[in-house]
Amino acid sequence: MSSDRRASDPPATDPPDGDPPRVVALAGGVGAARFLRGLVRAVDPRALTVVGNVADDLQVHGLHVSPDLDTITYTLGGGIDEDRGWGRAGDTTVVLDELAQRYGHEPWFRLGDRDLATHLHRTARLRSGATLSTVTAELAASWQVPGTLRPVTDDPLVTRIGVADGRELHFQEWWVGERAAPEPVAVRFAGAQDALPAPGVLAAITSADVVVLCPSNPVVSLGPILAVPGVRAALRSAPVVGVSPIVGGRVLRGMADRLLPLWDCDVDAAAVAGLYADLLDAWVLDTADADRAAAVANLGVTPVVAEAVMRDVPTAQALADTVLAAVLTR
Ligand code: FO1
Repeated sequence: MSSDRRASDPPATDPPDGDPPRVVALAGGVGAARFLRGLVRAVDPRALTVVGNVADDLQVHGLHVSPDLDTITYTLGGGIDEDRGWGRAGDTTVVLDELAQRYGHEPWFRLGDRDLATHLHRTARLRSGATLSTVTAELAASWQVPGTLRPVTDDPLVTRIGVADGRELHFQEWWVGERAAPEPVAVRFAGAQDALPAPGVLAAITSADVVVLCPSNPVVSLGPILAVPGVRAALRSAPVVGVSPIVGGRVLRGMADRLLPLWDCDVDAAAVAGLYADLLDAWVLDTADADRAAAVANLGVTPVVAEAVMRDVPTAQALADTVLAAVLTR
């Protein structure tokens, strides 16, 4: 440490070797974004790569919408609608209302006016030949998102939900369009077998000091990411820690409880760990599920019991610190 540092200077944050831990986070939507708001304060963002889900993406009004990437971008960029966890804070719907009243549309997927700017920009850039990776990086830079945000793939990858009446719906048609009323009987990630990991994704994972599975929906958020060929194999060579999205035996938000049965997986913090047992070194459980720690250990995975309910940024950062400590040797 140079002798001219004043006593009042903040302590140096880089570890002695000056090389911050390389962190990769696999992330879905709202729950992941709230965790990431803590993680970006617990690591050096220059060494953080977030790999986002794209299988929720849809075309609406001719525009390419990437809900999970936008939730991460808006949350880390400070523009998220905090209550909903998606869309822009304080947004308006002048355009949607005009589409409905004057042109007879029935906009079931609510795109606010400011949110539309994102989709207009993304769609124009994609039409001019830019990849989703390139456009995602541009949008993240515009929002000064810390870390590097990458889609898991630039290729088509879409979650399709089979329902009891025989139809197969785009995930958003099921979740938003039909308010998840139809009983799901099957889920598939269309395009997965032909999808290539986006540039930089496998390299980030294989060179990571820690990979975090964010507290996201195991089926429709982490499922598509892990379904891209090469991702699971890359994860096997990395230290991996996951955060249970199930607390007290139930989901905190979203619909994982409706979809986990499709994979014969109980809505249970240890059962979800079992979906990743071949990848995990450690699994963080909320204190409410401390009784499930032994079942996690039986998977050959180190259980870590902590406060996993993120009420605000400080609790998210505390959780992130615990998650990193679970596999990073200090
Ligand atoms: N969710 C809803 O329940 N209703 C909506 O109208 C809606 C619109 C919407 C627009 C942009 C966006 O980025 C997300 C939006 N979502 C909406 C949430 C979306 O379905 C979820 O964020 C993810 O796809 C699931 O995590």
